Amino acid sequence: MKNLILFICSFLLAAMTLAQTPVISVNPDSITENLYTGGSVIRNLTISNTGTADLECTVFVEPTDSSTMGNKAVQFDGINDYIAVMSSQSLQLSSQLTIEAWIRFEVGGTEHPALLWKGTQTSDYDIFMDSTIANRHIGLNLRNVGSIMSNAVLSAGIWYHVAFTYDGTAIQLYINGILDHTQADTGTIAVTPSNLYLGFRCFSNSGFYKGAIDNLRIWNEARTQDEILQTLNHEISGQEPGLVACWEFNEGSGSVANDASNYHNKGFLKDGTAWINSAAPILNWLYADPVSMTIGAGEASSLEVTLYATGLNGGAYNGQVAIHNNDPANPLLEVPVQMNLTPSANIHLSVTQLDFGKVLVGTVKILPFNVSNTGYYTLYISSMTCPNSDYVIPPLIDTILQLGSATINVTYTPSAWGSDDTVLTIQSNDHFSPSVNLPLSG
Ligand SMILES: [Ca+2]
Ligand SMILES: [Ca+2]
Repeated sequence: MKNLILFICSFLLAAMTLAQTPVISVNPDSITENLYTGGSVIRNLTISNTGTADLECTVFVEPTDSSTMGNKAVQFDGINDYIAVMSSQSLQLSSQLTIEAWIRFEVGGTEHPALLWKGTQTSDYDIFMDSTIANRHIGLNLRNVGSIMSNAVLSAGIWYHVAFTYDGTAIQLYINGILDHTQADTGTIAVTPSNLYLGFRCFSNSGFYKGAIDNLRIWNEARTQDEILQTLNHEISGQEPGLVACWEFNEGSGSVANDASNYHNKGFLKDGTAWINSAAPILNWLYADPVSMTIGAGEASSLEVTLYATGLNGGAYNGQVAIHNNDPANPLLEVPVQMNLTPSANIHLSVTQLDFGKVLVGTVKILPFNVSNTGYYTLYISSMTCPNSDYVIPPLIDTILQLGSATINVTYTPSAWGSDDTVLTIQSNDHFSPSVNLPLSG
């Protein structure tokens, strides 16, 4: 009898435990869009929780094909390669910071490999690894504050996004956007007017790192997890508040890595530091918002997915929205996204209007303007018309190559006293602006 009660109790407990799980589903389960270059579209995914406990979601967008081809990274040989960044006040961070990058290390280098070292004999701050073997930890030192080491063991040959933050109360480490370690620490980080080095420890010419680095950013503030997630797979403008260095490493040649932030902290590649094709999952056409959400039992939430085709060539782009969640049966739900881009021309006029001002009746005035093509297809102008015969438009310039431009001179010969307002209409194969109007006045 006692055994039976125990059995029933444990059965009920198991059933209750079983019942208290979230269950995820998403609609639609894939996205395909046909767009023109320069276009964009927003689609909504509905994420439903048909279970009986809260559903916690973290959302990533990732490329699933070679649509990141052309993106570059830097590669260090672990022997003597490094990048030097001249001392700059913008990199002297005392109260808060975030350092984030995509990294892929290889077996080798010299003990203890330094990915980043701000200092000379000692560092104000540095990112290091604890060994040169295939499986190792990554850590951050903040002088006068503390050190943190990853709980996770990272493996050679895999791209990881690492982000260290310090907000004056704790150092935190996020790996691939997920919190790996928090350590309470306080104090002011040491500040010296030293250079910053990537790939080695300036001290005693040691700590050479063997591997790749991409999209390295330094902020003078502690970023939140959501902020880290929002920009982890994307390149950013460089104008974001708090950003003090942003090396995208997309130059692909030469010996300078430019900083996209307002501080222009150039990196100088030394001793053969190489450019490589980056396979870090960075893409600039697929965005999701929000990047984290909690959905109550029996509820649903909307996830906004933006496909953004500016600055891209025609072709097919493949990616996915990856929803990491706590549904034990479906912890990673992947929604494939395909964007098919048809190249479109993009007409651009150098002026928004042409005002000839005061012109005597019977005399002639000529004003020029430029038509340029900022699109990804040849621009064909099919007509340029103006209903007012006082304005003469030259014979049609009908073809403007991709990224080309042409000058058009408009001749104004007033036939009578008074003001002459009209409109020049330009028709072309620009998918978004097939007809453009330029106001003319005199
Ligand atoms: Ca890059
Ligand atoms: Ca070398």
